Amino acid sequence: MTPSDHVLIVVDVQIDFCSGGALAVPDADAIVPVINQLATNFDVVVLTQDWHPAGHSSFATSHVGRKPFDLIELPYGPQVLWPDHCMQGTRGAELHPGLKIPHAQMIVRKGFRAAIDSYSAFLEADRRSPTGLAGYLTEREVRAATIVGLATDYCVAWTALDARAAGLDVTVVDAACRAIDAGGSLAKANAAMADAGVRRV
Ligand code: VGL
Ligand code: ZN
Repeated sequence: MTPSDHVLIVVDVQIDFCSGGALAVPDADAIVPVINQLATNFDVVVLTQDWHPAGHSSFATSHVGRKPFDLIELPYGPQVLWPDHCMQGTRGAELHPGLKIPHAQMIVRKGFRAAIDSYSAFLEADRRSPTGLAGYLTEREVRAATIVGLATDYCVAWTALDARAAGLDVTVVDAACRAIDAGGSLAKANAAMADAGVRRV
């Protein structure tokens, strides 16, 4: 068993990111059994859920003349536009039904503010609005994080970078992640994680 100062963070393993979902990540379903197995080694497990209101600013449908994967400028900086996904209370926003981690202790929802996206489970895309996860982990006296889930180049990478910024020792398990990889996003995320001292196994 991994010590209780080491959290497993399972990022966005939700129906919309898996096969047949609104923003399906290639081969995403393959990581579910891998994560279930890995989770049996962890006492402290946090799950995250991408959790957008209808009309969210990251949706292409919210911007006239735009389509998914376009890049636009929002007040806080560049924003990739996505198909409508993970809308609050919809089936697509539910955790993957194959995910079996009954001992998970906390679910962090993110991206629930209409005007701000949030890839990171720590800090939203305006880089000012915290989700509360850093405070939770501090109170739980966590000092290390293993991070898995979807998508490697977006929510996993941003979560890993912010976990490093929060002072945690961070490991990403590649076999338990899958990427979107649009427009060089995976290479960019990999370089940023390497620079920040994120361990990859
Ligand atoms: C994600 C794009 C939009 C992710 C979430 O979980 O990586 N990507 N929303
Ligand atoms: Zn999203």
